[in-house]
Amino acid sequence: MPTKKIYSICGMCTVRCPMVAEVEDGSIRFLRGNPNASGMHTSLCPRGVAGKALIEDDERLQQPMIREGARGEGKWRAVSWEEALDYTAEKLNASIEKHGARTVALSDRGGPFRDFHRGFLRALGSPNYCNHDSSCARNVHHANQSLSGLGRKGVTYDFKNAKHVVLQLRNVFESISVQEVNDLSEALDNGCKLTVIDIRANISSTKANRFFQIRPGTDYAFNLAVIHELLEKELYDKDFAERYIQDLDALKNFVAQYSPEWAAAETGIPAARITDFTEALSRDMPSVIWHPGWMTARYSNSFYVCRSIYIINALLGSFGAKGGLAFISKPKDLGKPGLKSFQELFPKPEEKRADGVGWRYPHFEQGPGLAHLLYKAMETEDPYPVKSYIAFRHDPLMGYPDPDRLKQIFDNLDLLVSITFTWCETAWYADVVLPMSPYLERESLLATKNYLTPYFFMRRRALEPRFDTRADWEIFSGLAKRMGVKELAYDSIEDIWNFQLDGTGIRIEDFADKGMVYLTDKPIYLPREELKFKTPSGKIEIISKKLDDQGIESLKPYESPEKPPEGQFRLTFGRCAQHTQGHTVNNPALNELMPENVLWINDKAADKLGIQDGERVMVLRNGYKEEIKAKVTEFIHPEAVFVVHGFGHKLPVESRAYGKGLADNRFMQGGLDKWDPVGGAMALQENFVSVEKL
Ligand SMILES: Nc1nc2c(c(=O)[nH]1)N[C@H]1C(S)=C(S)[C@@H](COP(=O)(O)OP(=O)(O)OC[C@H]3O[C@@H](n4cnc5c(=O)[nH]c(N)nc54)[C@H](O)[C@@H]3O)O[C@H]1N2
Ligand SMILES: Nc1nc2c(c(=O)[nH]1)N[C@H]1C(S)=C(S)[C@@H](COP(=O)(O)OP(=O)(O)OC[C@H]3O[C@@H](n4cnc5c(=O)[nH]c(N)nc54)[C@H](O)[C@@H]3O)O[C@H]1N2
Ligand code: SF4
Ligand SMILES: [Mo]
Repeated sequence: MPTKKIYSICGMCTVRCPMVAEVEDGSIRFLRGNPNASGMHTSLCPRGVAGKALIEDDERLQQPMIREGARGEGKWRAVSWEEALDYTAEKLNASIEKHGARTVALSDRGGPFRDFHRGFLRALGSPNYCNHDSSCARNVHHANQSLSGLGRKGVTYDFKNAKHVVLQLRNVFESISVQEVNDLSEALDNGCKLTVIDIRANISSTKANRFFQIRPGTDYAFNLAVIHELLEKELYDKDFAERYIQDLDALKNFVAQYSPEWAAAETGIPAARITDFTEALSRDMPSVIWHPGWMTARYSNSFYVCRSIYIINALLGSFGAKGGLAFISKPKDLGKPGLKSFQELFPKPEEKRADGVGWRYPHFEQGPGLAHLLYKAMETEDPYPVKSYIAFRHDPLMGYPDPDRLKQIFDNLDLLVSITFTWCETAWYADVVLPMSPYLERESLLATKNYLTPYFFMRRRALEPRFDTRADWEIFSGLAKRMGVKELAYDSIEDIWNFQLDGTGIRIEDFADKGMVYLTDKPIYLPREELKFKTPSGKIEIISKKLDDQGIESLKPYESPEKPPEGQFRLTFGRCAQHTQGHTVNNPALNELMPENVLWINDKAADKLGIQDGERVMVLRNGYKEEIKAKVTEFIHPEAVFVVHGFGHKLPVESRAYGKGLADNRFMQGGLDKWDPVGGAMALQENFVSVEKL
């Protein structure tokens, strides 16, 4: 049989790289980056290629399941889709009848394929849609909004053309977006400088010209000193500042007290190195990218760290610059219609959100809400009860702190539904599990990439599902049919695509040879004089009126983070190149590459505890303990220990992942109450643990 090439979109993480699957005799022969994606460096990372192992894994979910025993007990009844969808729809209807539509909540993993299920929730009449972002990038998103009016994704990182890139709390070479890795690698080959500011020497730091091993939680001090130097020594981009920055004097007054000498005592980085680094940045402006961070749900002041980074980018004139934080374009910026929306078929529910976003907390953006505050409402019934919860592509029992408390909260629900392609902690605790087909076995809605070169893209099925699993559109359409939502009752993906394409002049066939349709053939950089910021003044606002109105400081004085008590460490975490969050740990291929996580601990600290490299140790907090192997190294700050997130699975259905490594979130007891009240995200690194030799 000839090889078939199917242009599609990788789904092993949320980056969604364009890819091509080569299929022969109904099985995957080869997976690789889409070579037809113009102007892009496409390739797949190890996780992308492990999509084949996911398909072949017999331990993944194979059919819908309804709970038989108590929640979390693991007694299941395998059922048909008819029965599973009937059951879910009946329970939802009963709950809506009893408590009202607003008591239904749905959370997901964000991203461009949300329109259909968000439409479904709207059709039911509930405002309670949340995504995972309060455990990820909400702080950085709100930080940019408060300064430039643009969200986190209103700018892109033009690594390819950058002259100096700064990674602070961002590990591009392990926490991967393939395009970014390839673009930054190309820039480094062309002489771009790299500075890494991290609490440990990660892989990105091994490629850096400058590496600052900073004291955990003191990044704000470091950044204030850089701003001090830029302003005091007039190293900033004066033309840009004059044209676009409002309230520069207030900033100048504010940072006067934060000299590099002062910051040195906080951060452990010598003052002369901070000054030398700031001068180097100034020489390369405006083609400088100081990455504002991605996984920034770490400290109770993370919002201000992110905001200080955007301020530095502004002072370097990097907003809108080639090789800087270039503005993205949307279809409408090019005068072209976007994809038609299912959500807009339904009126926006008038009810207040249960998480308080938009009314109790007017400074947060309403769209994805704040899931931890949704859980709070489930617990307290304030402002009203939440009784049914669909966790779609979302595993809060792994991705939010304190899973034991979260389980108690979920016990208040009439119905907990998990829609997922692998078993996960939340699925194991659910009442009904609806197994979604992995990305190689499903189609998705058409989606838009807002970018320097915006495009529409299509995920096609490369294979028919091996097991009794369905695509998300099939699942939500199945529920819609049973619940009388005619507008979302679809039987074919082509009908869905045709609805979305209506009015664009683009046809399904146009995606055949690339999997994508570009809306422009050249990257669009706005002229320097024509930048438009989405603030009331149209400028970058150092003092934000929106924050002011809530009595929140735009420029927050520095407070030194708590030091761990003697014998304890700040628990820190991050990603590795071989896994995606918690959901690939049982993947046969990726588990082989990295079966467990290890505890990074500073050599001198380990020495004091008598711990040797490679030895097994006990980590403890509030009476909870787990074992893990120690990695003893000088390349982590002595106040911190570090683990890769996502391990420590304890589900009997995952033989490869079971009992391997440690789950960081179980050491965050009380953590659901720790969050950044200005940025909105969780403060997951405000926890201390003890470590003992076994
Ligand atoms: N391979 C892979 N790639 C991924 C993902 C994945 O799971 N696997 N997930 C994707 C997702 S959802 C996200 S959000 C991004 C996350 O991307 P990043 O935000 O880059 O990811 P992390 O690895 O969590 O953290 C980055 C660095 O912060 C450091 N760090 C921790 N505390 C501090 C501190 O106090 N100060 C400083 N300066 N540094 C500190 C860590 O040591 C780590 O090296 O990655 C995305 N890409
Ligand atoms: N303690 C601690 N907590 C963290 C982090 C940390 O480093 N430490 N990281 C945070 C970050 S950055 C993030 S982004 C969140 C991530 O948290 P989540 O969004 O919950 O993470 P994922 O593991 O990506 O996805 C959750 C579940 O959805 C399923 N899933 C994933 N992709 C798909 C898909 O395409 N289709 C279907 N049907 N199911 C899918 C998987 O089976 C998985 O079980 O966690 C956050 N929480
Ligand atoms: S970064 Fe890797 S896993 Fe994520 S979409 Fe791209 S290839 Fe797939
Ligand atoms: Mo994330």
